[in-house]
Amino acid sequence: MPKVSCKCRSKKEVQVHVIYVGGAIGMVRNAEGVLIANENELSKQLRHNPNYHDPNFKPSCVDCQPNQSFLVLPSVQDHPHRVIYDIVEYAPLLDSSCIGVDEWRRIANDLGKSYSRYDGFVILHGTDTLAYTASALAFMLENLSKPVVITGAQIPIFETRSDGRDNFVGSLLLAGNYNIPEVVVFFGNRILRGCRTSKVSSDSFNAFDSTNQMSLGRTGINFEINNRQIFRPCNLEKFTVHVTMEKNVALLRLYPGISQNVVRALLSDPIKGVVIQTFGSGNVPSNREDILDELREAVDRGVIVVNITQCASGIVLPHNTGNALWEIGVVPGYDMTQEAAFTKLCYVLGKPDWDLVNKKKVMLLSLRGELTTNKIAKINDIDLIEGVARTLHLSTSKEREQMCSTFYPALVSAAVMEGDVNKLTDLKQYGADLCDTNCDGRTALHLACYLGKLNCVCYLIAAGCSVNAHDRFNRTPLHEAIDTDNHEIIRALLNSGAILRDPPEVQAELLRALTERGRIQRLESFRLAGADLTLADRTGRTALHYACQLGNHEVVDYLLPYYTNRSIKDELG
Ligand code: ASN
Repeated sequence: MPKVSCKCRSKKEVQVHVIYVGGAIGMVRNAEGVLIANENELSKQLRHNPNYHDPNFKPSCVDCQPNQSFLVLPSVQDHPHRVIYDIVEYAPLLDSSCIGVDEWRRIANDLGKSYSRYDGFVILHGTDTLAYTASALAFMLENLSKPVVITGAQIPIFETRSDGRDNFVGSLLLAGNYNIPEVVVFFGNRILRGCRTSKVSSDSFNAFDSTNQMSLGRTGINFEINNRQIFRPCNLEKFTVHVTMEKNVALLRLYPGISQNVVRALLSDPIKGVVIQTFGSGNVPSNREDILDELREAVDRGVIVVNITQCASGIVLPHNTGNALWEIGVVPGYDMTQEAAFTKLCYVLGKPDWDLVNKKKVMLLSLRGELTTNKIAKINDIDLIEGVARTLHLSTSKEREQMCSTFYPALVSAAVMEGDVNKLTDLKQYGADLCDTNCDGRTALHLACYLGKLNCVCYLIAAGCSVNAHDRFNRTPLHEAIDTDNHEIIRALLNSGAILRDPPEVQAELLRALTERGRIQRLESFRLAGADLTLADRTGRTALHYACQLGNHEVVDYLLPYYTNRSIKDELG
């Protein structure tokens, strides 16, 4: 598998992993003008196109340079991080209509294997079932803290009128430059939540929509991210890939006069879950006892039936699933898309440790922002801002926005300094983005870690602040906790998916410096954060070599248990 070989990232470089699954974006036309797959060509062709590869840019890490498998996106205005990317091309390439559970599993696993080495991911996919894959991955990639952007094209990227160019370049920039810890679809200049997306046009460049949820952003001359719409999961656990997906799940779309036999056939064994697409806000014909009987019988057998509307937008609430459906145990699907409802059922039914009651309960919850249970509730974010805006006689929304962006970060920092979680909660209610970055790219979580405010650390992680966000100096919250030797915070960060991403040579260098200064506690902090104390530096020498050379017995005693390798001990005598 070609990959960016170097784990380093300089301050200005980010690494993005691209998986080309298939679809029109990389296809070519044959003599008859028919689109055909172009195996193993995408990366090669992009390399020779100055829009996609800048051969003159040398990544800062020397180890990167001899490796020709990566590409460098030319510099793009307003995007400070240069995107270094590599591409894995599936062989054979898959038309998206051929993609199902097994292929979702493969994509999720491939992404999982390289998760720690990259800042973001781009999946190039055929458009036809792209929304299903986006929804499936949203569920399968648990506790995601990095962007996964799925895109494709209506016209291949190498054709003059292609929409693929903007879709691809925009996706690379999103994956490398923005803190969007979600599976998103980027298509036709819009950033949509993956599990809220459906394909709505077979020929428009705006082929996707998210009718029940605002877009997460859009791109024009500038990238406009709708930060308050970003789903920031309370990921208190490590990133994992869940690959067991139940295959016996079906979609049943009601139509006037549907026969009992059709309904029975779809609900019969071995089916374990069915998404029923009903009329309007969740209605089934009240004069069709035969259909209700089939549904009742299936629910009693343990089949999970989820009710969503067949309208392009709208919601099925518990009380308007029609009493009859609610009474027989059909689960309201709220405003989920058919893609989300279907893949969520595959996911939930694939959880071996959950019993049926639990599975049904989880279907009612928003796991990845895929459903809204109450359309009426709105966050009260206006009072504070309104008051200040009125005092300052600010009238336009632009002025208000500017005020918020100066006002809130200062208040959030002050709350963190005081360790005041209640204040953070209030600020969140008022509309402050707790995950915002300052001009140095630092977040409130960096500050809380640096100041040792464990309560704020836990609160901010639960509020969705990325544990792996790196600032302008490439420092993550984990670095702050290491530098203050706060082991509790280090553990909290690690349990929430934080990863020590310094390249081995940098780690080895640090270990040497700490050893020379006899900093045992800091060595222990590094070890807890995931550093390997036995790493050798460029000269092949380890911390133990340096400790012995200096005759520092305390450090030697501390290091020795981690050196199980006899030959090093022997070498040192
Ligand atoms: N048939 C293609 C696919 O979905 C369509 C496309 O990519 N535009 O794989």
